[in-house]
Amino acid sequence: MKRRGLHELYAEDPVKADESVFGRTTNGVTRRGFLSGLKSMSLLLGAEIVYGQFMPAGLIPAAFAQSDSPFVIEGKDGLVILNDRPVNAETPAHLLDDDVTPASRFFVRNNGIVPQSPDANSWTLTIEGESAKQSRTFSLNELKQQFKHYTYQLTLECGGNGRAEFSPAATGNQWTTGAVGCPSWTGVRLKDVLDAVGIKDDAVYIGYYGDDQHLSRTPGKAAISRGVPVDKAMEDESLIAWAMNGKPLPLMNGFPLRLVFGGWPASTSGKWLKKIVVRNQVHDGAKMLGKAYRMPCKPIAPGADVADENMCIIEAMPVKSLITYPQSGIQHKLAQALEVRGHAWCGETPVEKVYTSIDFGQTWQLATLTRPVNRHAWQHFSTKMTFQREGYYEIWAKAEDQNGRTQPMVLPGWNPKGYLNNACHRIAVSVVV
Ligand SMILES: Nc1nc2c(c(=O)[nH]1)N[C@H]1C(S)=C(S)[C@@H](COP(=O)(O)O)O[C@H]1N2
Ligand SMILES: [Mo]
Repeated sequence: MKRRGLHELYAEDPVKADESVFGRTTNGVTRRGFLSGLKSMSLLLGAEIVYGQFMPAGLIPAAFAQSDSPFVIEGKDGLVILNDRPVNAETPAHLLDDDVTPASRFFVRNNGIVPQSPDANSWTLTIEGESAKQSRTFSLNELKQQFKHYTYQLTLECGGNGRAEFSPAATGNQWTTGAVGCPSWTGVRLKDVLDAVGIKDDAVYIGYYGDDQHLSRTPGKAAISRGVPVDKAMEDESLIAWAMNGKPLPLMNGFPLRLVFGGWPASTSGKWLKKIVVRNQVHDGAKMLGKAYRMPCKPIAPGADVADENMCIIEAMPVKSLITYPQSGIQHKLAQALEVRGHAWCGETPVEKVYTSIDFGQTWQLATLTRPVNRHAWQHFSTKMTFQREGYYEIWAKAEDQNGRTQPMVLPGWNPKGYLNNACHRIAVSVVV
């Protein structure tokens, strides 16, 4: 079972795509051409698109772009399964409304086969590599006893979050908006452990190895083995963590031990952590090379080829925001203020401002924004919006970082694997009398 991107489905088989979007067959009304005209879109929405003249061409109304049929996996609540081999599941936006993401609502992204029943009591972590001064193995209990514990709220977002929107479609899990979350993590600082082992002056990168298996079950073949530059590894907030929100990590999220690098593509945060290698070169493990977790170093035309040597490793994630209340598709009474809220985050700097719009970005209203509780924690915005006429609206949110960088309205630069889509999030609202 694998979900496909909306645009891919529409290009190939619009009728089937309509069925999958609407969850039912179309009787009478031909929806095939619905993208072409505002009139027919309004017809399908059953309401006038109030600021329709400003709506970007080719946009699928947010009311139609929602995920359907949630499927529950053990310990997870309301997540939408995108793929069952390996298991990948995202969280609908309205279920991410909590300031601190509950474990039950934190997304799952697996590249391989999850370890069967990892044992915390016998778990060990080995630090080695050509730029480690020695090779050392710690039991999980030793890590807990020998190093100071720290707790931080850290945002993890998959580099492929938002992939479903790219056109031409990019292969991989068709994440819409839900491969992100910001729980509170407890563990030891990676830098304290690296300092205790000793790292050589020529160290440039660390790489991780986890206890999951490659899908082929080839012994010794890693499903994924990524890492970060030493500077990121040495940040105070870079953790070797055993707890999410004060409880042992859920199995799907790396029990009993994982790395957490807030603000960087979550693929760097190795789960089921068994080994860290200190490297004198950029780590070259599985999914570090080729096109994996890399962007074209220079922007390219949609669909264009790009040579592997012109692909650059993704580092900090771009500025982004998510509307978590209300749920997309609600009805709202005319002439009453609607409370709108959500989160905003950025891998590089804190978020400075969040704006919302109800007229497809013609005008923007400044929202109230909290400060992050610590570096790499998401921030919360809230605002009230009012509507002058009945009809179909979309609420869009746009965050801006401290360098003045904002989110693009629709899609940022196309890239072969569909990474870093930080386009504005939008939800559908029908205003009724
Ligand atoms: N060992 C291991 N670590 C891993 C992965 C994996 O498949 N195996 N997936 C990575 C990717 S691509 C992401 S986005 C995050 C997802 O973390 P989560 O499943 O806890 O949400 O874990 C990363 N760490
Ligand atoms: Mo990822």
